[in-house]
Amino acid sequence: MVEEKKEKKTTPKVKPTDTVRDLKYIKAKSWPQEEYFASGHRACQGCAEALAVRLVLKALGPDVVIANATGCMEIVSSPLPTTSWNVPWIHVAFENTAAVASGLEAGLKALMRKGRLPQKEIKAIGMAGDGGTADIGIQALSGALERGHNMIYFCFDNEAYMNTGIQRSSSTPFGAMTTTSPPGKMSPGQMTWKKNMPEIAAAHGIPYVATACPSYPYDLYEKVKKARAIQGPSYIHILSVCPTGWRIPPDQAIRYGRLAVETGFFPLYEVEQGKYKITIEFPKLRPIKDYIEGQGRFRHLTPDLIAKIQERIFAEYAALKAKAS
Ligand SMILES: Cc1ncc(C[n+]2csc(CCOP(=O)(O)OP(=O)(O)O)c2C)c(N)n1
Ligand code: SF4
Ligand SMILES: [Mg+2]
Repeated sequence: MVEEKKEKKTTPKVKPTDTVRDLKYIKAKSWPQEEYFASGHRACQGCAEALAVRLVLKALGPDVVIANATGCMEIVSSPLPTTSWNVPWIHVAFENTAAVASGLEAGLKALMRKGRLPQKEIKAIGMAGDGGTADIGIQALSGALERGHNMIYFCFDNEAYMNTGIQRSSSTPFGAMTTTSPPGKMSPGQMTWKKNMPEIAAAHGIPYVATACPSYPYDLYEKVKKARAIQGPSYIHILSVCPTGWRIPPDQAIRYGRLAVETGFFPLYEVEQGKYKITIEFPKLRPIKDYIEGQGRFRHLTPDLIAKIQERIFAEYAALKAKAS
């Protein structure tokens, strides 16, 4: 309780942007009651990625076909003979999520043309983790975005290869400890900066790119709805806090998602037809140490390294603001 009070004092007020102002009127109780990602799956306690999937599916509705790469969400949701997926769902290989999703879109179109499916929009969806997106699936993703398929691709970014035991990916942030980026005398942990996947997707000139986080559920919900309505490819990159891999208590996942946004580590923005807009903005960013502190994966970081990370975040945030202004 004491900690919660302290948190209230230091959290800056949200300066509402247009999207956020609109969202004030959306009440969670007006969201669909249907659960397309059923409970009873085997995700770890406090997993924000499972929450993100649940919210995404609510916003998408039932008329979807999902191609889901190997990764935590596939592993926890489909131990034979059970499944948590109440929508059509295909488990695909690690490297070809976007290729399968684009094939699905073409196949659905052909079946409708031949009158073998009702004429309604069934959206093709690709879902993968950061390893399946930023590393091994990037070639198939780039091809699908460039070809202009009517599909949405979701990257659930928990910042490492988690289901296989916390190995680094190109989306792991600088300084983070994983089993393949161990800190020591010669290394700060992860030695490279987080790959900027949303920017890479935006560089394809597709109609819609967004970042989201389940700690801001209304913002996430609205972005998924928007992507659902768009004809052509959309890419949504969702920061998915992973208590197990980040070494935080399970009841802190939502808080760390907020801190990621409040510090500018993971800004929430969208790029619609090339136009940038920051959807959740603060008068002043919180210091990055507020986000780093308490995460076991960063516990070895020295003040020098934290200062280096801070400098990078300010620079990246300023560049984003310049694009959005
Ligand atoms: C070609 C290939 N290489 C490696 C693997 C083993 N593998 C399965 S899932 C996975 C990690 C997935 O990481 P990510 O995409 O970030 O998903 P997460 O588990 O973190 O949700 C790996 C290495 C595989 N299935 N196929
Ligand atoms: S390892 Fe992390 S992302 Fe995977 S199920 Fe557990 S908490 Fe969720
Ligand atoms: Mg991952």
